[in-house]
Amino acid sequence: MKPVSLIGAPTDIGASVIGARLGPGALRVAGIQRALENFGNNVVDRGDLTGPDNPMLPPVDGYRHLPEVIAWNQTLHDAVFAELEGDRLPITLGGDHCLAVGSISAVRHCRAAGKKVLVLWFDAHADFNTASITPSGNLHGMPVACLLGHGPDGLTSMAGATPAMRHDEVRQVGLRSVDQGEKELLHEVGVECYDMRYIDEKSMRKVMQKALAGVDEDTHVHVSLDLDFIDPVVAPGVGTPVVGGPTYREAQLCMEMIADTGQLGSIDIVELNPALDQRNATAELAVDLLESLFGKSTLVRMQR
Ligand code: EXY
Ligand code: MN
Ligand code: MN
Ligand code: MN
Repeated sequence: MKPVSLIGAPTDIGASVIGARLGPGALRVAGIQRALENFGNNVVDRGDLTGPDNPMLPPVDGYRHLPEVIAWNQTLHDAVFAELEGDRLPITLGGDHCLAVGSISAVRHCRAAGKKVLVLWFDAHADFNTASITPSGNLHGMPVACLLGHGPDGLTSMAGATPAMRHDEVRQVGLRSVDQGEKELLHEVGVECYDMRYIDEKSMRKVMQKALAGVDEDTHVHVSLDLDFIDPVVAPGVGTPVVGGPTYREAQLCMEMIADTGQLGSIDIVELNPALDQRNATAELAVDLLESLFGKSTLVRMQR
């Protein structure tokens, strides 16, 4: 396994519920570094990035805080890019989900000449709004659209090429709150989405087999894990909870199946809101899921 770098991005600049700025600290308190080191990984904590404060302003032309969101994402892009260039595995500790524009643009930028990229987007939401269809103006509801070229220049061009991703390089799992305009755009663009009904009917195992189809030794897998993916009974510490999500074990299975591919290349852990959490349970859950991503269950199986 590649050496790991933790990059804190303490901001809620893309959200209207504040508190995700506290996420990196809560993940550290939950023991993220030690948990990964226990698997023999070399882990370095790069500390927290800095960027503009959240000015809590209303949307302008369909976007809240666009200049600040661009600034945070450019800083994160550069940090993630540097880690990838150094052949390390960066984990972005969010922060809200708008940050995935920067981290994933860095993956594209870095891999442009080489490997295939597959982004696995775990989320209750599709994050596929644009300025003209957003109900809120919040940019954490738009990163997938931006990565696929539907968004403002400052975000769509960050990878050096626009769009950063093709629609068939992203697969979404866990959706259960998608706005009407988003649904139409998702269908038009043709993003592969596994919503909760599909998961219920087919099982998480089947869904992940499909989501991972085509992954081979030449694939860089990026996991973008919005903690509101998991049912809020298990993961209460998020700003936009949606009932009816995957169980603890279903979420773990996703991570275990990704670990089995051996192709994990980069990760976002986002939308953790410690101000809404119960005794850091959601941060601890995130650390449990990361352990699985790094092969915890595989180790147990080997011991049997
Ligand atoms: N679809 C809603 C919006 O665009 O305002 C809610 C988005 C929430 C985004 C969250 C964190 O993944
Ligand atoms: Mn999200
Ligand atoms: Mn979400
Ligand atoms: Mn770039």
